[in-house]
Amino acid sequence: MLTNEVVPFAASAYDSVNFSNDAWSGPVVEQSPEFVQLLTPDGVRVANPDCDSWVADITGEQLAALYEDMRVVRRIDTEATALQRQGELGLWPPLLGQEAAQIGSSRALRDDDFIFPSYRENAVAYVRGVPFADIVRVWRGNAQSGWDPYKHQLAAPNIIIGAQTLHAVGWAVGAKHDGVDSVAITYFGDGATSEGDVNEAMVFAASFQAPVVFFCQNNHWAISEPVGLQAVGSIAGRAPGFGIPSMRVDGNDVLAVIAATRIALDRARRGEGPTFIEAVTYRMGPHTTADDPTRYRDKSELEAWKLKDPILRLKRLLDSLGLLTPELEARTQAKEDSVAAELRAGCIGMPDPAPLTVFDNVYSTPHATLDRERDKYAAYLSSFDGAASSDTSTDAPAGGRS
Ligand SMILES: Cc1ncc(C[n+]2csc(CCOP(=O)(O)OP(=O)(O)O)c2C)c(N)n1
Repeated sequence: MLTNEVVPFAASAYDSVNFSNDAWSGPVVEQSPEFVQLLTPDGVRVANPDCDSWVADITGEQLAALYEDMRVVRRIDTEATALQRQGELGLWPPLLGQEAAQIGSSRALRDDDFIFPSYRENAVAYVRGVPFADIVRVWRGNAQSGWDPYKHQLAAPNIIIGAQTLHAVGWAVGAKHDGVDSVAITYFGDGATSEGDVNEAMVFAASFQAPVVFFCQNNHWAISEPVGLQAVGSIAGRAPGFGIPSMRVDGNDVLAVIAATRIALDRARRGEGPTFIEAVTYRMGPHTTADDPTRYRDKSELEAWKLKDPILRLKRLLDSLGLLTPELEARTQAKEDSVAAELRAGCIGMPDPAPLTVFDNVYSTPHATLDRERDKYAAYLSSFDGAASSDTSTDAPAGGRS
């Protein structure tokens, strides 16, 4: 299953993991040649000798929890989109359609693993226990990071495409030097694979056998650029050229994503270095709320992907297993509603930060240029005090013009 012409990799190494598997005794269909798939869009469990043991411990209760996770993060997404439309957020990057890729991969991690996300990993932030309103804090312009990266082992959202992959490799090399078996995982899109940073990160990770997982969500579009312009072949096919084994999985199949991530994490923990995962998924909404995808993509493409919806297929599996009870549906709905209400209240009730805090945490050590800019801005702000009563000859305080 792993593609690797450079470093031989034996899938049989994972056969030692032997879990009982009562949940999936249902029908089994042919494996997809396109990518690893354990769950078809119809919710039918597909047998896969390389992957089955990696998800065999997942109980019916855990399947229901994954279903709840995905529904809740979709609801967070809908609520945040509405908040943006109502003027409460400056911008929002929806994850609609990418729930399985994000939930499956982040639920496979250990608490001490460190995550280096891009800006779209809102489900990952949810899994990491970030308070709901803090997930949208950056998009309200309220802080440079909505959360404390060290508290959640989750770096701040990264808008510089691909830069976080370098940070992840640096962290992973550090973990290796420290002699711990924690792993770094970094999330990025198909477009990011065209960036120098991602390619440099892969060279470095391979050279130093860094314990890092490169998790590419191929959502088919880099704003208006289709994936075909980023990669002539499969994106996963590139990694072996760097000396990194890779897997291509159905990113809308939460079980395939969990299996692939667990395999990659296990390799890293055992000192076998980086792994590249291409999760094939689809961004069903706009790139951000500032984007209009109807201008560059065909309606029929979206309609085809709606049939592969990650939540729907898990729902169908639960149904076929007799686990889709009215109680589960009611519990999930109640959780969605309470999370959305808490997110909304927290967002709207967020106090504005003091203006000068925009200069905080930019550098870890004093920085002369930044200090000058802060002083200048402080003078500008203080020039407003009493300006209206003492100076009516100008429409703005002089300090603001210097
Ligand atoms: C270095 C850099 N170049 C360009 C941009 C502008 N930009 C923002 S998002 C984006 C597309 C990213 O696409 P992809 O990597 O596929 O991620 P997705 O948004 O689809 O998750 C670009 C080019 C940027 N933020 N950083």
